Amino acid sequence: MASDTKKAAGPDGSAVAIGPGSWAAAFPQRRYLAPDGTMAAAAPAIARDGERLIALYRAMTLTRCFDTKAIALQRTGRLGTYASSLGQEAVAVGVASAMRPEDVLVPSFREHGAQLWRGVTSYELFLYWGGDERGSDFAGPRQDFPVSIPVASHAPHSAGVALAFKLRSEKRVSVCILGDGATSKGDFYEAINFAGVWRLPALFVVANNQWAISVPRAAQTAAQTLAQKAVAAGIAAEQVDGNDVIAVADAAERALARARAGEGPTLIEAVTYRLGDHTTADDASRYRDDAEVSRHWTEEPMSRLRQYLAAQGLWSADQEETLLAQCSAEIDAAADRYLATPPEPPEAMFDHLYAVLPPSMAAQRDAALAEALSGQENPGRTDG
Ligand SMILES: Cc1ncc(C[n+]2csc(CCOP(=O)(O)OP(=O)(O)O)c2C)c(N)n1
Ligand SMILES: [Mg+2]
Repeated sequence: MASDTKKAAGPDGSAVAIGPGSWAAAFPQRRYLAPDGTMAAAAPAIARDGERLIALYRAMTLTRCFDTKAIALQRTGRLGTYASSLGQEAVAVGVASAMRPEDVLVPSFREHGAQLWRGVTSYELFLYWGGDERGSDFAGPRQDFPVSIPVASHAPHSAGVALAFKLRSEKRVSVCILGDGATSKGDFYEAINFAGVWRLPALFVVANNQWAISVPRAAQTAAQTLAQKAVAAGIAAEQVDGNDVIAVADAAERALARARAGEGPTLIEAVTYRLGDHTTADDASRYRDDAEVSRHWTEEPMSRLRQYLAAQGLWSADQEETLLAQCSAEIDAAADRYLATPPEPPEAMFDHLYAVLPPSMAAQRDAALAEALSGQENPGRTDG
């Protein structure tokens, strides 16, 4: 209603009308690469950088290959509960591709593509999802955080990392990726509020995959967009098509440049869709229609990029076949190495948790050791 409508600054600084029904207009979704593989004329420079596009496509392919293998290992009792990133590869890979090595990634549990891009190995990821603490002690990006299974609790950690960068005058950015459901939690609001008031070099990326386990986006929040949640924190925000890796990478690049220039934090809502189950412990067919899932398959991120690359003469069926073979070989080798790695002793879970073990935990550690020593068989790699 007109009487509810006021003027406010839009994402690009221009005045936009806001009111209960007009937030979508304030945060229009940026998309350059359409599901049919056509590119908008106004696309950013990334769209004309063939080498970079191929690198993005390769990374998404490797991520999907990892996903397929992880699910197969879990289904055969050789991996723990696993969270698939099927259909969301462009969010993780696009964001990571815009980061510098010295930035810090603070991921949730569905960002395998970002971790792989930054140098965590698929072997380490298998270890992690196999319940082995060494999987979080990765050799590559030592400054990056491990996976956060608790929803949104990593957002304040990420703001804290950004505060450290600011206090030390380091030109680095802390990048937190979290889900749509996570934006309903208090720690998310606390983090963006804190980042806003301190003008921190932080980027929060919401991978809006439409579901928080069985809770659909509409039952999660009355907010028309998730990007608008940044308004109350006084931080910049925009919404992008999260299945368009070019839109994701471009938005992340601009946000990171602003953060590095001391212009404060940004929230990016990347609109995507979870094509798989929530985790291997879930059966999504219990709460959503096959028709909905099929519809979203037509919008998934990899086919559109492949079509675009092919139309540009940058990708052929032979290259596709070679890439798939390379990815499978790499992932199979990592899985074999993981399966051949003897599990850690049971007390390892205590040893990785604290720098100094609290006395109450010390007693539990002793009990676990005693149980192991009493001859109970180590079950090896089974689903927990
Ligand atoms: C603090 C906390 N509460 C509940 C859970 C159980 N849980 C795991 S994932 C999830 C839904 C998360 O949804 P969303 O943030 O949209 O991320 P997605 O799983 O869709 O990637 C919930 C409730 C948890 N891990 N942590
Ligand atoms: Mg979600």
